[in-house]
Amino acid sequence: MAEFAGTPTGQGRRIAVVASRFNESITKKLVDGALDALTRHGVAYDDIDLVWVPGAWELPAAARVLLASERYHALVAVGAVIRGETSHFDFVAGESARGLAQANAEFDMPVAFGVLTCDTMAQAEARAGGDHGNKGWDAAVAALEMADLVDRLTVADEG
Ligand code: INI
Repeated sequence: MAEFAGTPTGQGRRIAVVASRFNESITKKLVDGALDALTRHGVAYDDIDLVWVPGAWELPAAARVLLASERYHALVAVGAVIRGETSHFDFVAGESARGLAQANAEFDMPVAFGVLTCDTMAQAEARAGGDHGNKGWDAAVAALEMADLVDRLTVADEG
């Protein structure tokens, strides 16, 4: 049996962070968490590109352009979709997730999902540096772990 797992090492990695401005008080904290995680794991500040889009709906389109550029080892998407009184939430949250998953499947590069989909602002705050941690941080660490895993599996495949 062979067993593989990545470790979230950031040295030499170029990372794209794509963030949505909607619910900016939350998404800024997610971005801060992601940048903190990346640099603490060894990614050079100059090797991070931060790209802002209007809302979570727009995350997949920007992600696709960034992934197609082949300039990055991984991409971290962060956003905050908070349920209102209409079904708008379902469309924005669903299509954002679906579009990012599709981009992840089409391009040979890890895409981490740091998009909050919450019923209330309090739930979002709890996940943006509150009682439930910072999901931007978590997504950034997952992106680094996956970038390392891709390297390991590629070498294993070639060997
Ligand atoms: N975008 C979000 O990122 N979060 C939301 O909660 C949200 N709500 O509730 O409407 C939201 N809507 C905007 C959407 O992402 C697009 O930017 C907009 O529809 C223009 O395309």
